Amino acid sequence: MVLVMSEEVREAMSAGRPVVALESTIIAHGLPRPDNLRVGLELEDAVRREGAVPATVAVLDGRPRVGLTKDELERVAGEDAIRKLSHRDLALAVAAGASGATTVSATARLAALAGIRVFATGGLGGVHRQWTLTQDESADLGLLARTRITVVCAGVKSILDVPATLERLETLGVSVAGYRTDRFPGFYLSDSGHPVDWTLDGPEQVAEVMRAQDALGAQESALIVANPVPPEQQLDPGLHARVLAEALDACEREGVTGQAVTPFLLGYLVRHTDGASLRANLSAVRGNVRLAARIALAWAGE
Ligand code: PSU
Ligand code: MN
Repeated sequence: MVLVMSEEVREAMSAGRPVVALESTIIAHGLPRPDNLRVGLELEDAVRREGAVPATVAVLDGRPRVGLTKDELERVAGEDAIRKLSHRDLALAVAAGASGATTVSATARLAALAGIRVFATGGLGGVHRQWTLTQDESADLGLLARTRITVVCAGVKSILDVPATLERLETLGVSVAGYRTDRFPGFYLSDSGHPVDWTLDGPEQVAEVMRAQDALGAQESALIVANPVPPEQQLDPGLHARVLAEALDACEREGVTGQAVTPFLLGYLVRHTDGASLRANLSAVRGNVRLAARIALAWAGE
């Protein structure tokens, strides 16, 4: 197989121990340097502290890797030439011997190939505002409609058209549940302003849904566990609305398109909120990683 698993991940998988996949685009393109390396290491440690094994996913020199050494994570965090790979880029990167960080879609694909069922990230990609003009919709959605994986996230990024993304997830047949909430979380914000139809209250309950997905068969779709950032750690909603409007304007003015849109908007928010958006983003990711580890434990029967 073309896939390279770290020793730690390989051992855990063969022993049936809990493993949590982590994406690397957030490290390479979603967070500012040099803090991004420290965050990547910290997220891996958070998974270990909960009793599971972290499997950060990336492609290095054309080899898809599930579980990175510290040196490999350093490359992802620090190399200028590191690309952003969605699932459609995987074959191209492998054939070209290229290196890249994996988005939710590429990470979910490689994790599923490796047999990993639980995955944590910050916020999913989705339908962008102005979709009717740009047709910009993250490849995350389509991939999650045909991949059996549980994704713990703080909803979808609030830079997106959240209600349109929720509609698309419904159309695509992707299961969505709030974790201990009946509101769909808003990434930097605890509440996106939209409800969810289902609420799950503990890791064991999530594992039950995963077993039911398998028992029902049919479409190999994902389960989205939407875990809100604690209200006391969210970005101030007024500041969020104001700076996001500016960011969207700047994006259009500067003609940013394609893969660059999301990193541009996230970076703009970090710079124009004095790092407050970064703190909210990090606390969301930290909470998601810990919850994913607990779900992986429940799934592994530990
Ligand atoms: N969550 C974060 N920060 C990020 C991302 C998620 O907190 O940077 C990344 C994920 O890798 C996701 C990607 O798949 O943003 C979406 O990019 P696009 O909108 O170009 O599909
Ligand atoms: Mn896009």
